[in-house]
Amino acid sequence: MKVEKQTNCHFCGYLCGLIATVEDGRVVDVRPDPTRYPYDERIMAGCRRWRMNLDVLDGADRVNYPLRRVGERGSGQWERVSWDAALDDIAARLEALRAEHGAATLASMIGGPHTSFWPLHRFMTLFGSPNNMGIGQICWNPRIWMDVITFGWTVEADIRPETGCVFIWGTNPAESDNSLFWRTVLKTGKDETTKLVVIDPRFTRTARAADLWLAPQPGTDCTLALAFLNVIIDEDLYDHAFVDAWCHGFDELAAHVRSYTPEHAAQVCGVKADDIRMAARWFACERPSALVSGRGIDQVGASVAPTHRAICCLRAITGNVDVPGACVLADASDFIQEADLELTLEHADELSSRCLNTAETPLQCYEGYAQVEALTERFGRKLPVRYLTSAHPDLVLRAMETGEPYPVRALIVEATNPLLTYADTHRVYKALMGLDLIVVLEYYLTPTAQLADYVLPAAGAIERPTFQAHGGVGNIAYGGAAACAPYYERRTDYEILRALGLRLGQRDAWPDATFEEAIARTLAPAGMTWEHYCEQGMYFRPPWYMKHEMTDDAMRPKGFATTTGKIELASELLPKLGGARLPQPDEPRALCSDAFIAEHRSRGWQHVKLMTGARKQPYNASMYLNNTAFRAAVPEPVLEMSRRTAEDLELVAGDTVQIASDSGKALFKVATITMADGVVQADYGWWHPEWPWDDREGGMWESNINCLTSCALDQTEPLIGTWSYNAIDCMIKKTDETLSWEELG
Ligand SMILES: Nc1nc2c(c(=O)[nH]1)N[C@H]1C(S)=C(S)[C@@H](COP(=O)(O)OP(=O)(O)OC[C@H]3O[C@@H](n4cnc5c(=O)[nH]c(N)nc54)[C@H](O)[C@@H]3O)O[C@H]1N2
Ligand SMILES: Nc1nc2c(c(=O)[nH]1)N[C@H]1C(S)=C(S)[C@@H](COP(=O)(O)OP(=O)(O)OC[C@H]3O[C@@H](n4cnc5c(=O)[nH]c(N)nc54)[C@H](O)[C@@H]3O)O[C@H]1N2
Ligand code: SF4
Ligand SMILES: [Mo]
Repeated sequence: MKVEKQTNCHFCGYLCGLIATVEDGRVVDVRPDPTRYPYDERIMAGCRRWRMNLDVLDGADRVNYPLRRVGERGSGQWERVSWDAALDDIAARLEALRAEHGAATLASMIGGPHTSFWPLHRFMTLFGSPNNMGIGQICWNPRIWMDVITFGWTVEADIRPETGCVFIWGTNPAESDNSLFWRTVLKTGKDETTKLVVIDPRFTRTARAADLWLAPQPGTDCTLALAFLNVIIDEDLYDHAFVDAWCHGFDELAAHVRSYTPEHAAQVCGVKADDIRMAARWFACERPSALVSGRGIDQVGASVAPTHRAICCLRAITGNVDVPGACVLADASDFIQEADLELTLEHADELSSRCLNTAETPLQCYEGYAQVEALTERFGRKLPVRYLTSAHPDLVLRAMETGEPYPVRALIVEATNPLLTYADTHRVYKALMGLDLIVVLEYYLTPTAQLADYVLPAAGAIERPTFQAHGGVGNIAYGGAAACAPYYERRTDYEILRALGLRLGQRDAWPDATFEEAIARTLAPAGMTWEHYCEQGMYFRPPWYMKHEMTDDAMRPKGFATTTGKIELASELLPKLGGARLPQPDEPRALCSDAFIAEHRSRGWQHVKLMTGARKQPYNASMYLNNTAFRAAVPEPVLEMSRRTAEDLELVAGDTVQIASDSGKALFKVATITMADGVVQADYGWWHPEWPWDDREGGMWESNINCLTSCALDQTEPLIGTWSYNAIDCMIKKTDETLSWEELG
C-alpha cells in the first residue's frame, strides 16, 4: 500500500520539507512539500541535492550493518557483527581505557551540520571527557563569540523589503546556501532601491548580483572594516542618538580608526579608496542596513576576532542593531536550549580542568564561557557549551602523538571525514593510526572510517526525524518526522550514542528511547506537540525588536547583556582574557617556512597567496563525489586564479599544477576566473569514493588541500584558537603529471 509522508531533506542545514511516497516501508519517491518551511519552488529547482534522497537512502556503498575491523588498522578488512557485540565491546574497551588513563583519554570529532550533535556531547559529558573537537573554532564560533561580547547575544541579518543596503561579506550563498537566503539576496540585487555590496576576492555568482563588488586581498578585511568606520565617523554619518544612548567607548573607537583612512586601506586591501567610501556611505545612509558574513571572515586565523569586532562596531554606530530590516538579536528559545540538552554545565568544573584548550585559548574554554555566561544568563540566554569550549585539535593531536599532558587513546568520529576536512591530513592520519580505539558513525566507508575499529551505520536523511535548532542560539527550530524506519540495521545517531551511554552507567540521563521522543521532550516547554511540529515543519515565534529599550519590572530599560549594559565598541571583557579593547588587524598566517620557500624557489617553484574550500554545488565538502551525475557535471578539483595571475605564473587554464607547503602537497587543474590578482583558490574534499581502499587509499592523497593546511597553535587566533583555511600561502609549480580524475574520462 502506498502512503504519503511528510519528511525533510537533510543534505544541508535548511531541512527543506519533502513529501515521500512510501510503499511497504520503502520510500519510492520524494518531491518538495509546498506547505512547509522554507518552501520556495525556486529553491528546490535551484538545489540539485534533494533529488538524491533515494540514491542515498539505498545506495550500494552505504554501510548497513555494524562493521568490525579484522586486519591491521587501515587495512580495509571488515566483518559484520551484531549491534550488541559491537556496543558491548566498544563500551568495555572505553571503560578499560578510562580506568587506565582517565576519562579525558576519549576524544570526539564532529563536522558540519549533518546531524544533531548534542547526543554525542551529552555522552562525552557523562563519560567525563571534555575533549570534543569539530567545527568550533573555524565555522560559526568566532562570530558568535564576538557578537556576544559586543552585543550581549548573537545577531542575525534581517533582510526585508525596507532594507536599504546589504553587505555580503566573505560568503557566497549562490553556492553555499542555494536556498531561501540566496533567493533573498538575488532579489535584493535586482531591487533598484537596495544597495547590494559583495566583499569577496572572487567574482562569485553572488558578486555578479551586486551593485558594488569589493575584492580585498584575503585576510585584510579588518583593515577594510576599520576604514568603513573611519569614513562614517569622519563624514559624521553615524547615528548620534543611538551611539549616545547605547554604545560604550565611541570616542576611543573614533580615535582608534582615525589612521585607517580609505587610502591606507586601499593600499593594504587592494581596493579603491572611492569604493570604500561609497560602500561606507551606503551602509550608514541607506538604513536599515543588513550584513551577513561567512567563511571568508571566519577562517582567517589571527584576524578573525578583530574583523568580527570591527563588523559589530559598524552595525552599532550606524544604529543597525535589533531593528527590522537590519538585524535582530535572537530571543532565548522556548524549547530546551542546547546547553541544557548537553548536560555539560552541571559538570563544567571537572571537565574544565582536563580540557585540552584552557590557558592556550582563554576565550574558547570553560573559563571563557563562564565569564560570558555570567552576562547572558540574566537575559535567560545560554550559549551551547560544547562548541564554544571545544578542545583545540593541535593539543588533542599532540596528546595522541606524545601522551602529553596525558594520553588520548580513543576517538569517536560522528558525521565528519577529518582525513579530508580537518587541517593537516598527514598529521591527522598518523595520530589516528596510533590510537587504541576508533569508532566512526557514518553512512559510508570514508577514508576516516577505513581507519576505524568499528564503523557504526547511521540512519540518514528521511529515515530519521530531524530537529535543527538554528545553531542553538535562536527561538527557531525546523525539521520533522522520518518517512520510514531506518533501512537494514542502521540506527539514528541519537540511538547509537544512547545505547553506548546505557552500557556505561548513564541510564538516568537518557530517558527517551527514541530520537523522536527526545525531540518531543525538547519541544514540550514551548507548548508544541511532536505532531504539530511535524505538521508545521518548524517551531517559530516572530522576534521582538529593540529589546534593549524594553523595561524590566523596575521600569529600567533592559539594555544589552554586556559588562556595561551597552554595546561595547571598546570591550571591557576582552582585556580580562588577554585580548584588545579595540579591533586591531593582525598579519595573515603562513603555511610555508622561509627555508621551504627558498628551497622550492631554487627549483623553479613560485610563492602565492592561497584560499581554500570555496563552496561549490553540487558537492558538500567530501560528500557526494560518489554521485555519477554530479561527477559528470563537475569532474575535477580546480585551482582558481585570475588570468593575470596565471600569466605571471606562466600557466594556462587546464594545466596541472602541484602546490605545496611545509605540511604536504596536492595536485589541481588550473581554472581562470575573475578574482583578485596574486591569489589562488583550491577546492577541498576531493577523494575517489569509487576506488577500492587498497587502491591508493581511496585517492585521498592526490588533490586533498588539507594536506597543506595546519592547525598549529602558534598560527592561530590567540583567544579562540581559529586556524586558517583562507589567507594562507603555498608554493606552486606546473607538472606533467596527470590527474587521476582525468583518467576516468
Ligand atoms: N555546496 C556546498 N554548500 C555548503 C557547504 C559545502 O561544502 N558545499 N558547506 C556548508 C558549510 S559547512 C559552511 S561553513 C558554509 C560556508 O558558506 P560560505 O561562508 O558562504 O562559504 P563559501 O561559499 O566558500 O564563501 C566564502 C567566500 O569567502 C571568500 N573569501 C575567502 N577568503 C576571504 C577573505 O579573506 N576575505 C573575504 N572578504 N572573502 C574571502 C571566498 O572567495 C568565498 O567566495 O557552506 C555550507 N554550504
Ligand atoms: N581546507 C578547508 N578545510 C575545511 C573547510 C574549508 O573551507 N577549507 N571548511 C571547514 C568547515 S566550515 C566545515 S563545517 C568542515 C566540514 O567537514 P565535514 O563535516 O567533515 O565534511 P563532510 O565531507 O561533509 O563530511 C561529513 C561526513 O559525515 C557523514 N554524514 C552525513 N550525515 C550524517 C549523519 O547524519 N550521521 C552520521 N553519523 N554521518 C553523517 C557523511 O557521509 C560524510 O562522510 O570542513 C572544514 N574544513
Ligand atoms: S537546500 Fe538543502 S535541505 Fe533544501 S533541498 Fe537543497 S540540500 Fe536539501
Ligand atoms: Mo562549516
